[in-house]
Amino acid sequence: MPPARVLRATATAALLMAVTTAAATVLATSASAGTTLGASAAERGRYYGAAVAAGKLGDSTYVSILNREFNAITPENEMKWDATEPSQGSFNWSGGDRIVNHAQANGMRVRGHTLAWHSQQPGWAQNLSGSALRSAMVNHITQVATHYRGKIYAWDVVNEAFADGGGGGRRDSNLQRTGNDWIEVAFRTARAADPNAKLCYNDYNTDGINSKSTGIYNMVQDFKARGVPIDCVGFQSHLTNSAPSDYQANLQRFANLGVDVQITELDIAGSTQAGAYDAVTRACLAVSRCTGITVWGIRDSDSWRTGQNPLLFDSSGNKKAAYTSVLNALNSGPIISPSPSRPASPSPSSPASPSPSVSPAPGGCTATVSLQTWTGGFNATVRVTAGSTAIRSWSVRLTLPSGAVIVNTWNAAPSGTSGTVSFSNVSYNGQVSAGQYTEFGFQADGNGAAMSPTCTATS
Ligand code: G2I
Repeated sequence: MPPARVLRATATAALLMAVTTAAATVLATSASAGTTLGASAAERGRYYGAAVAAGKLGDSTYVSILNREFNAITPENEMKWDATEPSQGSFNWSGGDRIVNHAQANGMRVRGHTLAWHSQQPGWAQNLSGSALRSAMVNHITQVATHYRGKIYAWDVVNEAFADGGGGGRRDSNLQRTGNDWIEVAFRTARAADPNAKLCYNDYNTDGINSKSTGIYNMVQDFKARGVPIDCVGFQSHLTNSAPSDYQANLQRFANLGVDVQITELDIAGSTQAGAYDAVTRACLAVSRCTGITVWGIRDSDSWRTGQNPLLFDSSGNKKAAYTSVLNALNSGPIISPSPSRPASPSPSSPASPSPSVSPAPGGCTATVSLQTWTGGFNATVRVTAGSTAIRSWSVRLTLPSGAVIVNTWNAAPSGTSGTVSFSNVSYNGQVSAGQYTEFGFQADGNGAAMSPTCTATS
């Protein structure tokens, strides 16, 4: 960000803390304080998500909060092994698809949860061991990640594989007993099935620097050194009263290994809940590779922690003090970029990022396309860069290669699926600061070939 922009964002944030809500609303039109969690996080280059249960998507209070406040969703149970493969080789996508469809219809990203876990396995998998279980795991990951290919921002590839209690080692489980390499096999399998999803390791009681988080740190360091594909680490953050004092330092040490970090299942019980939410939010904002926060449910009545009221909305759907604490903390952070796109760190097989040397005109924008192709299909990532002044909305027009048909689009709304197509911004990525960029993408059937996009914007 240019220095002037830093000063303006900092000054705006400072000013906002002192002005009334009415004044803040006026300032919001000039890309300052967000009035919802998702909008404010997006202004700071991050997402704010919630765990969602498909069975609640008919509850109007629930859905209105979800659609108003959040720009990311994690299925709470619907993508787990017992839900997606209830009998071996027979897959049930109903719950997961409902959630993905809701997310896509509302411009939200999806965190996939979870491909390999010792818990919530279907009975048939619990009864397997050795090479039969290993093969079943690989097939499961391949099938699920392929079904959702192009629709998942980040997958919790492996969940909760480390032991509690001091040693920093692995948890015993049927998966662990298939061999210590089961985690890296899971990550390599997921990468092959969905090359554009960020691949995360996710765990709990790892929210400070302790022997368990250090065990995971050592694994990530080893994976990076050996080229095992890992892009991110999830910190569940099921907390009571406070975050560990070294919460931010712990996030930062992982980020320094070259992975994104995400707060993936946040909920905080206890009387000092609001202050703890503030601390967690500020810690994420202070770590540039902390790409987003997900709370594990919407209302207290939706929480798995029955009776502990650990969430941001009360059981009637009213905002709690913890909500205000999070929104204020988000709004205090510098505006660093619009909502960033899917993979900020390209997979090893991805082409290099488009040249940043473009310098579009004031108020205008430029677009560049990078392609990832395979036999019979391709993914296109389109980077929209604002000129020397901020833009409020954008549209990119391009002509697809002959015969190509779009099957999925993320972070933009397409006008059609073949021929010449215009892509408009979605709710959270229309505003792009001067000189900054946002990215959208689409997946198509057909042969990938160079495309020449044109970009128009309003300022
Ligand atoms: O336990 C809290 C979370 C810890 N990290 C991994 C997450 O996946 C986990 O989520 C919870 C869900 O919030 C619960 O909703 O995972 C539980 C299972 O381990 C989920 O509970 C299960 C119940 O145990 C089942 O009896 C029930 O059928 O929810 C299922 C669907 O409602």
